[in-house]
Amino acid sequence: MEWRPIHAWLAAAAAVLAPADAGAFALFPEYGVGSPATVLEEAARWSSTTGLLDGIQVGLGAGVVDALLVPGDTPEAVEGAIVAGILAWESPALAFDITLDAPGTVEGADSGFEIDVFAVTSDHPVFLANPSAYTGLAVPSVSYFADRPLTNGDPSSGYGITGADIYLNIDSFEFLAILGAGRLDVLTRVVIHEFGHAIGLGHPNQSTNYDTDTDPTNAMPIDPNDPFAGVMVSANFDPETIMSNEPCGPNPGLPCAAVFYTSLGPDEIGGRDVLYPVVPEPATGALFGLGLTALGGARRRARARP
Ligand SMILES: [Ca+2]
Ligand SMILES: [Ca+2]
Ligand SMILES: [Ca+2]
Ligand SMILES: [Zn+2]
Repeated sequence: MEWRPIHAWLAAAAAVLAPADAGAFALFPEYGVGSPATVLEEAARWSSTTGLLDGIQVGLGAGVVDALLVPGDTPEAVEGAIVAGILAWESPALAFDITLDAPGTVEGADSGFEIDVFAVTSDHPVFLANPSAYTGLAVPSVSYFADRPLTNGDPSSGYGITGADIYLNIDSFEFLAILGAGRLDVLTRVVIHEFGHAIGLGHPNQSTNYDTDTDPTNAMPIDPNDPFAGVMVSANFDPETIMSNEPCGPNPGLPCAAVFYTSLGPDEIGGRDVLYPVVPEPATGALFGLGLTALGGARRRARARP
């Protein structure tokens, strides 16, 4: 059996505005200079300024599920694998509002839904321009905002993500049919990885890696009222983290368990909660969270009318 190198399967990313592809966690795009707290505060993320209050509207283009089907799959299973990868990121501060069979997806990070999902073949321009992105690619659009509040309500200036396109490579998922049922776990993992980029996270194996200590496998205690406190640069990242694009370490030859991870690890949770702190107090924070959750629950399964 011939395997492609794992690092070639799993996603790389490129940004329209990022000069380079960006554990513990890393940031994407990598902007900002200065102390970790300064860089983390300015780091690109969604905010109330860029449409986060009503959740992030995601359009799963009509035809995406059918394009990714291989013999033995059901459309429901493929759709479920993609949706699971998106919803894996949800928290009281971060909700997605998914439209299935969406007719309004448009290529261009600031056109269509806030995040559009496409399934295209290897000869699509985005994959031709990024040959290392074998399974998927995220293309966010980022601008600087003088008024871009954090999800804990603190006023803040910094980069805001205003839209993103996510491309899944039809050819790679046909190739991955050799994995049988595990292929859908890989699909979920790739969707988690690409949506991680679309909310501002990078590859900890390639970019500056942040942690609250030097152990990349433990939970990161984040104070939502002071989410950058105690976060430092660490040389140690978890090679199996979903946001790594080399999930099996330096010499992958065969699929490792990490390829099939379908839920967030400590790195991903820590990165999400630094960028999108969840205030536990019952005042405005909880109301904000409940509003997002209620909206997500009500609308996330909406299926577009043709
Ligand atoms: Ca929105
Ligand atoms: Ca778009
Ligand atoms: Ca740690
Ligand atoms: Zn990537």
